[in-house]
Parts: sequence; C-alpha cells; structure tokens
Amino acid sequence: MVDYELIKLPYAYDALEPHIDAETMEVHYSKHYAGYLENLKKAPEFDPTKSIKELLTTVQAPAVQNNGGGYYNHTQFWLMLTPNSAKKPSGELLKAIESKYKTFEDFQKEFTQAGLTQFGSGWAWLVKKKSGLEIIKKPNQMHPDLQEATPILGLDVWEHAYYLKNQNRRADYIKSFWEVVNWDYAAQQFLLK
Ligand code: MN3
Repeated sequence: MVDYELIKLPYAYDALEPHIDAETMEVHYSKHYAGYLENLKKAPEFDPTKSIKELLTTVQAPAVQNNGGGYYNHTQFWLMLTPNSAKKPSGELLKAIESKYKTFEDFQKEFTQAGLTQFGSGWAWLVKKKSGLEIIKKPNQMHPDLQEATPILGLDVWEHAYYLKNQNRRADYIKSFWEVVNWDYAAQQFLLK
C-alpha cells in the first residue's frame, strides 16, 4: 500500500448490498475517507517522509492523530470487507480465536458487544499482540497502538457508517457487518509479524 493516497476500493460501492448499502459506501469512501486524508495533508505537523504507521506512533499532534487515524483506520476497513465473505475464519486464525474465546460464536458475541458499547463514535478491533489476540475499543479515530498491536479486524461504529440505512440501529449494522467480513484478509494480517 502506498501511504497518503486513497486506496482503490477493491469492489463497487453497491457490491456489499444488501448488507451495506451503496449510498453509505459512496459517502463513506468519497467524503469521509477522502476528507481525513485531505485534512491530514493540511496538518502543519504532517510529515510525508514517514510511513503512516511511523507517523501515528511518533507525531502526537491532534490533527495528525485524528485525521491520520481516520485515514489509516478506513484504509484497513475497506480491505477488511468483501462481497465474497467466507462468513467465518479458517486455519491458524480460527485456531487462535477458538483457543482464546472457545468458539467463533463466542468471539463474535464479544466483538459485537465491543462495537455496541463503544459510546458515541469509534471503533472495535480485534488485534494481535505478543500476548495473543485481544478485542479493544477506541473512541473517535484513535487507532490501535501500532507499535504493539496488529489490526486483524476493525469495525467502524461511527453513525456515518450506518445511519442512512439503519438509522439508530447499530445492532442491525453489526449483524450486516458479519456478512461481509473479509476473513482472507484477516488471516493475512494474523500471519504478519
Ligand atoms: Mn468511518
């Protein structure tokens, strides 16, 4: 991935229908995601010689953390979705999930709960740390600590991610999210050092 460019969506805006609607995807990608990158580039503390991970771990200025976080989180998020979801992880990732959470369904419940209970805007993440898998919540566009955690799966629970279709029903949106998770990408992330 080239940093500081919008990634090309690997599917059409309407590809995740009926789970995530085309209008939401278009506004989310072309307005919100693009906006974070635009504002990141305007931040006085922005340093394009650093990778996005380096930038987020070394420059604490709010304009960089908020907009850089928004850029990074969404870049991951688009790749974590697919119209051809396997609906369930497999291989090493499934083994790791089952050893930590007992069953995939138990993991799903706990991750869903993290998304539901993130008060206001934010994200739920499944990350891999040295100590193993962990489900975390982050407010606003705060990103997982990239020095110690590799994001495996991320769920955007900002209202802009679901309000057009689901209005206030975040639970319905999270149900839809499970239909379009890209478990192949998650498995690749899991295998990263
Ligand atoms: Mn968003």
